[in-house]
Amino acid sequence: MMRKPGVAGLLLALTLSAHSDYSEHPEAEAFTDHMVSEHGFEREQIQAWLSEAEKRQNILDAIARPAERTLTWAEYRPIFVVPLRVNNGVAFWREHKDILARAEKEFGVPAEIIVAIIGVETNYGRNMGSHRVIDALSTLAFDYPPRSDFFRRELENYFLLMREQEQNPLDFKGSYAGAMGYGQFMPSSYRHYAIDFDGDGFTDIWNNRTDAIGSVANYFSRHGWRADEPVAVRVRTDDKPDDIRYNSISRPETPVSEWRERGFQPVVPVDDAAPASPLQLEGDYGEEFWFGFHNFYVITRYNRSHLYAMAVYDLSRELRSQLEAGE
Ligand SMILES: [Ca+2]
Repeated sequence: MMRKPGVAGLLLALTLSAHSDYSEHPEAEAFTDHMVSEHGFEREQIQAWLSEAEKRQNILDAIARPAERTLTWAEYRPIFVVPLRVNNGVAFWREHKDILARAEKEFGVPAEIIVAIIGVETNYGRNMGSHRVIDALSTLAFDYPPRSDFFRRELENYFLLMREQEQNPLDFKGSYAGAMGYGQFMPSSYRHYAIDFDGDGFTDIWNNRTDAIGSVANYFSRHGWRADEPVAVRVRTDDKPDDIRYNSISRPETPVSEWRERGFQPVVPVDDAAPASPLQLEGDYGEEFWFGFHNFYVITRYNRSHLYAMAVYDLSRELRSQLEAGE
């Protein structure tokens, strides 16, 4: 005869279902209501997708310790600015020279910056992420309270993107944060900044390198990149003033001339009127000081970290010099 499950067994079953199925999550109903009332989705459709979404502890672990928050520049730089990644980048640049030149001309963003972004983000498409996007976004939307508002908006944008692109949200993989494709765009960025750069009628930064290149350039252009302006420059200081805020990723407002008065001297000529932010890095040979200019700030709009922006800039310079050395 069949035995009825005891209370413990029932509780276990309830716990398992609550953890393995996001359609049952206490806050999923409000999200589903929103998708129905705001965007006209079928309730059953949203519930069906959420019921396939799985909570991933490794995603919660990963978001709690991003490299940008725990590493020094001396530790962070060799993750990205190494000979193999430079060589792969030069090969990518040569292979897509004409597309990159067109993007540079149309958006005013240097080819080496576009290539460096794709290099830092995915090693030129070699690593576009192994997490199912639906799992990443649902886990962070419903089980990561510090940023649940942000990730619920991204989950919302993901379902909208999938509808617009006529794709299945269960099919895509990305980073632990749900970023996708060559340039690792979050769903909202995909919807707002990705473009159809090869003109085939479909915006595809998952598989189409032409669209990926154009989309990175468009992202930078739309975030205010200024053609022919510097990104960052090394500075000397004897005083090492400690009463100022280093490594800010806010828009720079204080001109170089004022920083000079406070003891910072750029090692190459720069426009004294240009707004700059002082950076202090722990490099291989000790403390380094830099100015980050407006375009440095624009790079931090892609990823809000001064180490990230410095890695992109550093890699871009290596790419340019390596490319020119080989010509
Ligand atoms: Ca296209």
